[in-house]
Amino acid sequence: MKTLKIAIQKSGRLNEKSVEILKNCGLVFDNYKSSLISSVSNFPLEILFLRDDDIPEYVQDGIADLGIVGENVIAETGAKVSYLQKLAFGRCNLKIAVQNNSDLKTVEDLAGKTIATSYPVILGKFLNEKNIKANVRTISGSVEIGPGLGLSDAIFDIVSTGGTLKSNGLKSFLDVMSSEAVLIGSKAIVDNPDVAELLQRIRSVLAAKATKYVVLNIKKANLKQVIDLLPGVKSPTVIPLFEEDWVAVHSVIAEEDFWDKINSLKAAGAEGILVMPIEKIIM
Ligand code: PRT
Ligand code: ZN
Repeated sequence: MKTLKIAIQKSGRLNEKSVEILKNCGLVFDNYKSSLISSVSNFPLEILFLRDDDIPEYVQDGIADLGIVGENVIAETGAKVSYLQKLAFGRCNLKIAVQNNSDLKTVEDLAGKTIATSYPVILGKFLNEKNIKANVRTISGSVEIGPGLGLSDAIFDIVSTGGTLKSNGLKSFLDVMSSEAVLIGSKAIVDNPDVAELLQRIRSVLAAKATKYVVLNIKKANLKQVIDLLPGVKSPTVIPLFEEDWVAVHSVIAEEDFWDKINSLKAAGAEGILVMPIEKIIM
């Protein structure tokens, strides 16, 4: 079978996490910063290192079979690709922002105003949907300085922590889109068994990342209360302890409600709680 190609960002915000997720899938390859292509030694896959803006079209045109890129870039290029898996990193929001002292209040107030952005397609679509005629000024970078220079009344850009807006005297005005890194595939390869295998591995890595392995001791009298708090993969494992009225419980809990769960377990009488990372959960 032919060797698949996956395109990832060469350098920038998505590079490190893209490399990490592939390595966590057990793929062995060199991450040479200077080369455009790297071969995986233990899977029929080659990795192409590209500018993120080029990835959706490379995948659409079948030059790469797979790609890892932000949803914002896919939306902006309008490339026709299949979404295979959200990857839970590179999360951000695309927002319209205005100066702190701006008197713009509603979306309709944008009519006739100038908005600077590097994402004219996404912004144009949004304004169209809202039936608002505004002037979209496309600039390739540093859009946040637009209003201060008198270049625009508002900006449309990626916001993550909000620090860039704040340090340029801007405030969030409207949320237009949220984005994260996703695995995409060309329409032609979706049924490929190697893609299915890779997808399975990626999902196992993501599932493991979202959970922790927990071991605790509990008096048998309080066991039911603790079991009710713990789902486990199927159900929690209960193991007898040498001390007869105690048992050990092994389970997995979700990262997102981790501290709430731990506090509830303590309140239910759990002792000696150990928490460990999980490397993979085979789906
Ligand atoms: O060189 P190449 O073209 O490959 O990279 P690039 O410079 O175009 O993109 P890069 O590496 O900056 O971002 C890659 C992707 O990361 C984006 O397409 C988004 O999907 C995602 N992402 C996540 C972000 C951010 N967070 C982010 N904060 N992309 C950009 N920013 C910038 C934003 O443009 C603004 O200037 O960070 C600033 C705002 O950040 P805060 O934290 O101050 O709000
Ligand atoms: Zn880019």
